[in-house]
Amino acid sequence: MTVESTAARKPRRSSGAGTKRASAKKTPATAADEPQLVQLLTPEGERVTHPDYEIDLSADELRGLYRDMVLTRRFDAEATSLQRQGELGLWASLLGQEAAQIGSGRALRDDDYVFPTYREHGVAWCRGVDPTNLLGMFRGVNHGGWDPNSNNFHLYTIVIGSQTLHATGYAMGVAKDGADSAVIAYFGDGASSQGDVAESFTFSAVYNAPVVFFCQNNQWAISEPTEKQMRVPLYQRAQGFGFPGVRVDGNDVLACLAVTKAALERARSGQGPMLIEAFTYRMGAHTTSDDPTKYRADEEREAWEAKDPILRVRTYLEKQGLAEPAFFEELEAESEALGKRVREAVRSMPDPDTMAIFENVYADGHALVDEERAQFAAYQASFAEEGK
Ligand SMILES: Cc1ncc(C[n+]2csc(CCOP(=O)(O)OP(=O)(O)O)c2C)c(N)n1
Ligand SMILES: [Mg+2]
Repeated sequence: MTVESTAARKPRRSSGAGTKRASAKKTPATAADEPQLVQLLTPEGERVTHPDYEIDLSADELRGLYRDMVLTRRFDAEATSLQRQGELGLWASLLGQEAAQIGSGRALRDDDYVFPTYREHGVAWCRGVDPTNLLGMFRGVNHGGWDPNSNNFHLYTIVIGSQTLHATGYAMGVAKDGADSAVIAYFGDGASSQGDVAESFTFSAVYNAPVVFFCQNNQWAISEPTEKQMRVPLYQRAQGFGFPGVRVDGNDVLACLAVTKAALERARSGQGPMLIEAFTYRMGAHTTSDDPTKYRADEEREAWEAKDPILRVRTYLEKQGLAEPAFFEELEAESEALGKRVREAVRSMPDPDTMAIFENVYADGHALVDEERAQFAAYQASFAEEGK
C-alpha cells in the first residue's frame, strides 16, 4: 500500500529567496518513493494482513472501536458548534484523526501514562476522562479540568513538543521504579521540528526509557505543510537516534491499535522507545480561529475524505455481518444524547472568581504574584467606586 503524492496542494505565492534557491525545495515525491504504511483495513473496508503486525478482535471489540470513534466525532462536532455559538473561546478539532487516537488509546493499559497535546480528545475518551471536563479550558473557566493522576492522562499541553520531554522524564522514572508500565507521548508533524522533541529522542534512547512517541502526521502545522518540517519520511528520524520507527495508516483503527500495542509491549519489556508516525489528515481547521481555505486546496481534503477512518469500519462491520441495523440506530441516539449532555454542561459551567488566576502559580506564594494580585484587586475595586 502506498501513500499518495502531495501534488494536489495549492501553489503558494513565491517569495524571493525560496524561488532562487532550488536546492531548498523538496524533490516531488512519486507514489513509488513513498514508504509502506502498516495497514490492516483498507479505505474500502477490506481486511488485509501485515507480516509484522496482526490483531484478532471479537465482533464486540470491533463494534466498540467503531462506537468510540463515532462518539468522539460527535463530541468534537458539538464542541466546534459551541465555539461558533460563543460558548467556547476556542476549539481544536480532531476531525479525521479518530482512528489514530482511538486505536492508540485502546492499546493502552490502565497503568500506562499519557502525555497529550491539545487535540487528543479521542485518547481522553479512551482514558475515561469525561468529555465535558475537556471543555473548561477552552471556555476559559479553568486551567485543565481533570486530575491527571485519576486517569493517567496528563493535562493538555499547548507549548508545542514540550510534553515529549515530560513523557521521557516520567518514563525514566517508571524504569527507575522498576514498574512494567509504559508511557506514550502524542505530538504533531510540526512539533517534530522542535528541539524539545529531538532532546526527548536522545534522552529516551540513551536511558532506554519505556516511552512510545506517537506522532500524528496530519500533514499540516497550522498553515505549514509537512515539506517545511522534513526532508525524509518522519518515522525514519528515529533511526538516527537509535530506536525503531514505523509509519502506520493513521486512518486505520486496527493498524493503529496493533502497532501501538506492539510498541508498548516493547517498551514494557525493557527494549526502549519507539516512534510511530500515524499518517493521517486534519480534516478541519487547525482551530476555530483558523481558515484553511487560505492555504490548502479543496481537492486535497476531498482525496482524504475517501479514506475516512469511520466509514471504512462501518463498511467492514456491515459487509461481514458483524453489526445489526439496531446497533447503528442505538449509537445514533447515544451520540445525540452525548451532544445534549455536553451542551448543557458547558452552558452551566460557573464563571471563575476573577482573582483565581493568581492561585496555584507557585506552591508557596511569590512576592511578584502578591503584588500583581493586589494591583488587580485595586483595579477591580475602582469600578465599584466609579459606580457610586
Ligand atoms: C513552542 C510553541 N511554538 C509555537 C506555538 C504555536 N502553535 C500552536 S499549534 C502549532 C502547530 C502545531 O502543529 P503540529 O505539531 O503539526 O500539530 P497539529 O496542530 O497539526 O495537531 C503552532 C506553531 C506553540 N503553541 N508553542
Ligand atoms: Mg500537524
